[in-house]
Amino acid sequence: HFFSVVAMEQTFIAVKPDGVQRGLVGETVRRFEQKGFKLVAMKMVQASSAHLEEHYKDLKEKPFFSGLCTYMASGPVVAMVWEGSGVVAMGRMLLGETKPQDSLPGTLRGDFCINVGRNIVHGSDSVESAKREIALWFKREEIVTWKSCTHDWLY
Ligand code: 3AN
Repeated sequence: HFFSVVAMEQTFIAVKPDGVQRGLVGETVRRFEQKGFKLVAMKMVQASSAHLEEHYKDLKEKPFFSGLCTYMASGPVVAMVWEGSGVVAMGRMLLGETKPQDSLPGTLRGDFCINVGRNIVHGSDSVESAKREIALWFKREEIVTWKSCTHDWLY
């Protein structure tokens, strides 16, 4: 009964407007699914500036902050919650580094982008920020509890 008592780790992943425009939603979902994580929420959102300023509030003092919020509001994003043990850190590994030039081939950013200001995907950088971001982007009832019927080492 472990699973019903202890909340499983979750992370917030979003395909950014450039990733949506370039048809990389399926590729992003595919990589997280094939790794073995469980999709528990997903929706397309045209985010408001106020919402994005809240999402990126830790970066408010950065010179790129307003450009970042404008870029993120330039089209819809696909917001997701993925679940599984270690999903925050492993999700970041699937994404690659913030700067695409530091991202190895085999990562989403390493394979599909070249510009830090157009880096196609977002992923929470800690369990704490994952909780904050999931609460910001999703209502409780939008997050679905379901059980994979395959193996207990896949989520
Ligand atoms: P990450 O998205 O990898 O967690 P953060 O949180 O440092 O990286 O930055 C958030 C977002 O801000 C990045 N995904 C990127 O879109 C943008 N960003 C970060 N650094 C720069 C930069 N030097 N110039 C332009 N945009 C940046």
